[in-house]
Amino acid sequence: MCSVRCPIRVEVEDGEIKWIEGNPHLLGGALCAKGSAGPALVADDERPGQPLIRKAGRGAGQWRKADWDEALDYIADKIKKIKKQYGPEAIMMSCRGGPFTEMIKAFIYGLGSPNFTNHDSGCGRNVHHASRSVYGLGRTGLIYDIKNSRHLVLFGRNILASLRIAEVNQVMDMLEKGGRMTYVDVRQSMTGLKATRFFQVRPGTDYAFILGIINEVLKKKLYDKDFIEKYTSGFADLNEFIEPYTLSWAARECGIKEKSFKDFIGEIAQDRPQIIFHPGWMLSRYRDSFYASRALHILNTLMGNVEIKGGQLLPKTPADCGVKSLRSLTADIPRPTQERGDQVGSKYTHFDQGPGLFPLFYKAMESNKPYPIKGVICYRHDPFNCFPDPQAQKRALDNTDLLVSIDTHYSEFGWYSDVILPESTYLERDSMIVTQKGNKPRFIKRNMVLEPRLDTKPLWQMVKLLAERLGFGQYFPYETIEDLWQWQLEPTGVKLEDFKKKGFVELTDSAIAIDQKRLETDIKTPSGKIEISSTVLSEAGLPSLKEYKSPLKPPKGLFRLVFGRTAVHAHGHTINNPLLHELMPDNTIWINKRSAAKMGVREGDLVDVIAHDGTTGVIKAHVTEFIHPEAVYVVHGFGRQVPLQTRAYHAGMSDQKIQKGLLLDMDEAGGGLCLCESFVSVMRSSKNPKRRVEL
Ligand SMILES: Nc1nc2c(c(=O)[nH]1)N[C@H]1C(S)=C(S)[C@@H](COP(=O)(O)OP(=O)(O)OC[C@H]3O[C@@H](n4cnc5c(=O)[nH]c(N)nc54)[C@H](O)[C@@H]3O)O[C@H]1N2
Ligand SMILES: Nc1nc2c(c(=O)[nH]1)N[C@H]1C(S)=C(S)[C@@H](COP(=O)(O)OP(=O)(O)OC[C@H]3O[C@@H](n4cnc5c(=O)[nH]c(N)nc54)[C@H](O)[C@@H]3O)O[C@H]1N2
Ligand code: SF4
Ligand SMILES: [Mo]
Repeated sequence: MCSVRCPIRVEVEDGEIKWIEGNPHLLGGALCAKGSAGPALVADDERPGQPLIRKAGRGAGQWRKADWDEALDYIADKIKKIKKQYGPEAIMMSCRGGPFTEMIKAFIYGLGSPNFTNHDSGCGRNVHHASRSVYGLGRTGLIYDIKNSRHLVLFGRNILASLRIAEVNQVMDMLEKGGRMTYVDVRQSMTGLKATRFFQVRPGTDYAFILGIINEVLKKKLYDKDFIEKYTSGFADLNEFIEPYTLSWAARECGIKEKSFKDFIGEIAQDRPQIIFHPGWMLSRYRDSFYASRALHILNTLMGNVEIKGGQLLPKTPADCGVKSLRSLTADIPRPTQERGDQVGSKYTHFDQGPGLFPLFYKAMESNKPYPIKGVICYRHDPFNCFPDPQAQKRALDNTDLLVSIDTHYSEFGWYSDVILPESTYLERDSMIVTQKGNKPRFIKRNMVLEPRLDTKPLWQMVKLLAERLGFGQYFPYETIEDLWQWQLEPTGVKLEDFKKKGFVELTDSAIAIDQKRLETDIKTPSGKIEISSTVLSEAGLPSLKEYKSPLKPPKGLFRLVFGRTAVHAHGHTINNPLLHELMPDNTIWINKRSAAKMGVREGDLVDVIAHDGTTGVIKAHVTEFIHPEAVYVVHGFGRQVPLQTRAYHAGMSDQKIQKGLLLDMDEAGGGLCLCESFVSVMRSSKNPKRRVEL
């Protein structure tokens, strides 16, 4: 039901879902609220049930129902025209990232465009690039052995609400065994409640906090000297850099008690090296979040916790089990060599070229530089919900000739598109086989549990049908999903029947041994060392250790707008789910008790939230002492404006719609958008509280 893609098991009787649970072999049956709401998604008619082609202006909501041939012909025809006039690179395709992107890459590269991209500028890009700059490995290049650790330290990583089932299970096991969890946030959360230590910090000061820890760790020699000598470079630079950032300074900067900070350092001394400083996933998004994440990686290195039980592990691959990799759809497709439209790899050399950075394509659309972008296809990605300021995005998109949304729902972007291709829901489709690395690598696949209830199709069919129309159908060598599965499995020796027993195939019976010697070969930085001082960053003229700058205090009467997730929704796309809507129909804005009292705002009052350009959202106030007075907080995903989603329509407030001017406000070293860098004013709403108000 969400992009975490927990393995599930479903029971179906007479075409009806009777039971849905976490795969018992991996999750012991556990599932989250969203996961359990899958049947309501299938039954829901407030989702596109056949292809739709726009028949009035973009966003007007006037659609012509089309059959699949007509819709695919329409798209292929437009693509051909764009290709002829501007070249194939004028088409870009975006997705939600994750294991199934190979198919998207096969399509866009097969077409001859280098412009594959994804949502990650709005999600984990800073963390990804931070990890690459330290280890040469991406965000998922290290996994956390939380269950066996003694202490998990989290900065705004609300691990028990912004959840993956397997990880939650690990955290609970760790806590049950007497492990510790330290949680740092500007507000209290589900994770903070279960934590053994909680720090409420001033917004935007994580980097100071982490520098303070490093300073004390170095001063007290709480690091693993052998590990540092053997596997890292740049330790001397760190010693010099860290000097001014003392623990007392950090405590003052973050607004926390020095005594608690010292006690926490005492715990580090006891728990190391089985202590994990989580480098973040989304990581609250400030101007220095890349460096905060980088510093967390450095802390882990100081602990010497890489490739040890209870620390961070290098994920093992099929090759480690003596099994050949799955055959790859993209292996035989020549990778287009034109410059990317976002200029990642040419102008921006320190970013991962794989998916580049979506928001930079908006720049290309507006300036036609380095060349025009005229077609945008979004698969399982809603840029209007993902990146700030949809109005600014629409201005750029108005220079394009084709917008296609491939989605299970009406996304906000879909509503503005030219064509909506409805994908079958995850319960109504099969997916290709993918590899899951880990201490027991496995092949996994998704099986359709129900025939599609509406006239929808799975991705594997859509891309093939489109590619055939565009003359590169040979890159999709299958007719049925079984053909594809067999084709993929061919080199591996694994059989399709092997999936029957558990739903996945483990490539080894026992976990692959942990072995620190791997660090001699598996660290992929230019120097082959764990780089405290990064070669790639210095080549790009960027510091590896950046001087700390205190975040701006909001001017009087203004607040910093911060956001996060809730356990019962996944971004914007579950807000209209009948069951989940019942659990949480709208969001509220958290305001500190004292600030609220000054403004005369009480719990439940409607307030106006106003951006610097006057854009206003209306939302109910949640008045609490458990948020820092400089910040206000909302759950992301609400305030949707698709009229056909009657439950979600204008329910609650959207954060991204009032994050004005942030669309290209990118961290120059990390590539993530600085989503927490906006101030809003909040006041009792002047509007009639009974009325639903247009944002
Ligand atoms: N202001 C603000 N911006 C944010 C965030 C925030 O909290 N605040 N969060 C950020 C984060 S962490 C992320 S990951 C992004 C999320 O933003 P996106 O990456 O765009 O992800 P989602 O909103 O989860 O879903 C995208 C689309 O996928 C569709 N979808 C769901 N399931 C399927 C499926 O099975 N098939 C297909 N084809 N489509 C499907 C949904 O209907 C939705 O329209 O937003 C980021 N941007
Ligand atoms: N239920 C559910 N689970 C999900 C998702 C979902 O939509 N629903 N989405 C998934 C995705 S795509 C992602 S990226 C992850 C994200 O998961 P997380 O990385 O855990 O991110 P958020 O849930 O956005 O939580 C951000 C937290 O940062 C806090 N914060 C704000 N400013 C600061 C600050 O200055 N310092 C600190 N320390 N904290 C601050 C906010 O108050 C908030 O609690 O969750 C994943 N899991
Ligand atoms: S976190 Fe919940 S909704 Fe997401 S995949 Fe796992 S069980 Fe499904
Ligand atoms: Mo995310």
